[in-house]
Amino acid sequence: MTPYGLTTEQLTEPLGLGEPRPRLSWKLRSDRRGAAQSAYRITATAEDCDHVLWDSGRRMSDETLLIAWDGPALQSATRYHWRVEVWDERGEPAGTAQSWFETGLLHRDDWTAVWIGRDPVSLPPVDPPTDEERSFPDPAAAPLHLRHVFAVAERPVRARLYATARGVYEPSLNDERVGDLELAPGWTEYHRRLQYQTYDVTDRVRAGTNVLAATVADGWWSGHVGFDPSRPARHYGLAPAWLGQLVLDFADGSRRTIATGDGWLEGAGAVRAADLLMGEFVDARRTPVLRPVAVLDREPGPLVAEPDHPIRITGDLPATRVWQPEPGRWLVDFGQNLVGRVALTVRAATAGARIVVRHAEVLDDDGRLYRANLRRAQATDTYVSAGAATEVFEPRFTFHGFRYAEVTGYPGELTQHDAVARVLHNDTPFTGRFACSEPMVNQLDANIVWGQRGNFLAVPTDCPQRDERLGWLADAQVFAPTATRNADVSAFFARWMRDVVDGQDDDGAFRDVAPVLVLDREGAPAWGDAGVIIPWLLWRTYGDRRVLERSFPAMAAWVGHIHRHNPELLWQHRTGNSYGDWLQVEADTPRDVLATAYFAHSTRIVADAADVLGLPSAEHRALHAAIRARFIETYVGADGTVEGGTQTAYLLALAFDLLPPELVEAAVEHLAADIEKRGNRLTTGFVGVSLLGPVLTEHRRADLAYALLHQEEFPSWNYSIRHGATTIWERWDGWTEHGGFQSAAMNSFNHYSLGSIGDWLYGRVAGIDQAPDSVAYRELRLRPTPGGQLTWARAEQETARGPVACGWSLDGDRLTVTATVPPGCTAVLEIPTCDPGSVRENEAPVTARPSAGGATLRLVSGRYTFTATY
Ligand code: RAM
Repeated sequence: MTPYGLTTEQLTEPLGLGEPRPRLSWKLRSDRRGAAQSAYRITATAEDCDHVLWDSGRRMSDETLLIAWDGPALQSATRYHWRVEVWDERGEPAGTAQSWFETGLLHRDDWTAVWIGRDPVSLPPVDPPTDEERSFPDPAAAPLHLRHVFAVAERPVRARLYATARGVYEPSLNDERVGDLELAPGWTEYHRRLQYQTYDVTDRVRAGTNVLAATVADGWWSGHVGFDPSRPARHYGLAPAWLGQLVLDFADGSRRTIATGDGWLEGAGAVRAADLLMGEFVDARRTPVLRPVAVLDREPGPLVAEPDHPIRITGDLPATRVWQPEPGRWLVDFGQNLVGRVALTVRAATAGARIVVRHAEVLDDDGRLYRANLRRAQATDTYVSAGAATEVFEPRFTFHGFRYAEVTGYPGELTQHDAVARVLHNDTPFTGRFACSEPMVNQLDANIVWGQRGNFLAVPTDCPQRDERLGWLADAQVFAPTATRNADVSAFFARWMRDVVDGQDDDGAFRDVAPVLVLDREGAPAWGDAGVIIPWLLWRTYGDRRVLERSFPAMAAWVGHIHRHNPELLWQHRTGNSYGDWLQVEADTPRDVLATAYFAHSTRIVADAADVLGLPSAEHRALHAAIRARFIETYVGADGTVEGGTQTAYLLALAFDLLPPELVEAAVEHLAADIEKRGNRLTTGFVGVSLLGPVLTEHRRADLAYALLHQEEFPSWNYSIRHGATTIWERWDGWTEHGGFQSAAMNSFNHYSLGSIGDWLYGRVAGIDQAPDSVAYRELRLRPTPGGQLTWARAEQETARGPVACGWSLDGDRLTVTATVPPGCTAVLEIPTCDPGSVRENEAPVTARPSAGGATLRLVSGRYTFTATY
């Protein structure tokens, strides 16, 4: 057994960490069955210091996750190396592994940089916009180009750039871009927290003259965000600004800091206009005309180190098809609805040639870009050529949701090799894999994953293309379980949770969106509840106790807020915009049923969280029991009917345990009857949809869950796939044969909410889950569920404790089940066999306990293949 995959604060070798007591984790690898850790020892040193700073000593513990630094207080801007040594279950030494983290600037005094930008009351711009540039929507000032020349006698032995922006920025050193971060510093409640980034530029600083520069565009700070036309832009501030500090350490031990401030120059460069929603305008002929900057603010403000995976380009997609519907108008298909931008290679253009790229997710019936659903977002990039032999145009301060691009003004013939789609999102490691025998289900999984890629950009957004792109809470909470299957989103959600908590009002109400920009009132049922559900999910999935601890007061305050305004225990007041089961079809789930179900659910989570944190929970337990009783007495009939009679009403009551045990079966029958009478069709919206697969399967109606999965008629996932979907649509009826496009006022083709079924594909179809009290998959519950048209399915999921896998295949009535259990974990595997006596491993009989689902086996860590009669 050996340790591997070391992380600090859930990140691999993070540069510029802000946590004063970062938490260290590792995984274990072994070929031996039953391998487990019995003890560990952590030792840590600081760079340039020989003695051991922290030695945990040998701790008799099987814990591998999030062990808090217990050494001396960390210094700023210092690299710490740490090593973990482990002992296995026999007490034998089982290897060591090492890693490092580097602190950022931990104290206010570390910052000497001040905010610089363009003097807001300056004389006429030195470099006024042309008429053409003026046509850019709501022209804010051209993005800032900032520059500073400095000289050093010799090369430093270490150089770090710490930087952030009010806006979005890209730094450069000696006219070459620094780092690979995009749209930094991302989006947070800026007035509460602004993230700075750390770059290692040791190899980039040279002896002699150097130029440190940055380009800063409006971004979320002062550009268009969201849909509120009365506040078209400049939500946080009027204009962009930059703050940067280059720290140089020399061989003789001296240190020099080059910081933004007086003496820097600014001017508009080639990027003439840039906006996240509108697009970018680049005139490659332009070089900056410089003048002194204005110091805008001497106080750095609420700076925090970036705590999660930054936004990056994570892949390129080639054009799959290029055609010219009419002379001069090219259309490019990238074969995938995605989020990012197009990099266009232009050859032999005359200087001043103007090339325009417009984006769309779908084509209309006439084969043109369908852009009405983008609403105010213009998603248009313009490039004015410098006239060089070859130029590559790639906008840097905007992003679009698109599959198709239209290019006009392109000189010569546009070929498939000239256009590349660059995929952009928070670089959370995508390590989950699901596959099965049905291509359409695999396509559904791909659509779910692509929806996550595109919408985990700065915050978990509802959609990436129209003038919205907000961190909607319900969307996030219904999809979060699926997201954790596909990728490691631990740090991403933990960071966003701070915005959710910051957004809470004085009465304890979470809002509908975070950061709060619009919708300045209490969150709706199932929306505000994300503030309770997500921290709990992060605890259960990743063992992140700190996020639970930090969120707990806000979680309890939310439940307190609902309770205070609804002393009768039915959540009928203060329901905000009460969206109900948003975008349900042919169903109308009563809002108070949905709301009260969530009131109960959140209250129970708060009680469970209190238990985990060692806080009193009795009051919340009692409150939960009382809400549950009220729910039953008010909404549940003696025959097991639930008020409203919709699929979602039953799903909520069943999933949240809001039925007397003796009525559960009847409620399942009512639910099943509703699905069946519609010819195996669903009616659920955002809220109910995530429960369909899990609830039906739990209550032995996996057959119906599969019927919904395979349904190809409207409304269904496959209906969208049959009509070309490569991401999850916002609405079941985004486009239908009978109605064409839904209203363009709200019709995104890349909205992950209805993709929350992904959790069930992993959890029940392939079978990876954890026991109800297990944390971070320590006690696995593996329940592969053959069914529907599938002949095999399998999933592999990288958990915090290592890869977990489960899968099955059927050959006639011969069932094969595979499972992987990481060291230190155990599993209960349910093999769906009609004959528990038929279970074999390597042809040898295995003793399995007969159980309701077939045969049950207890497994220690290892890799397994069993066969049985189905
Ligand atoms: C839409 C958003 C989001 C949803 C809300 C209620 O505008 O796209 O998905 O949560 O409305």
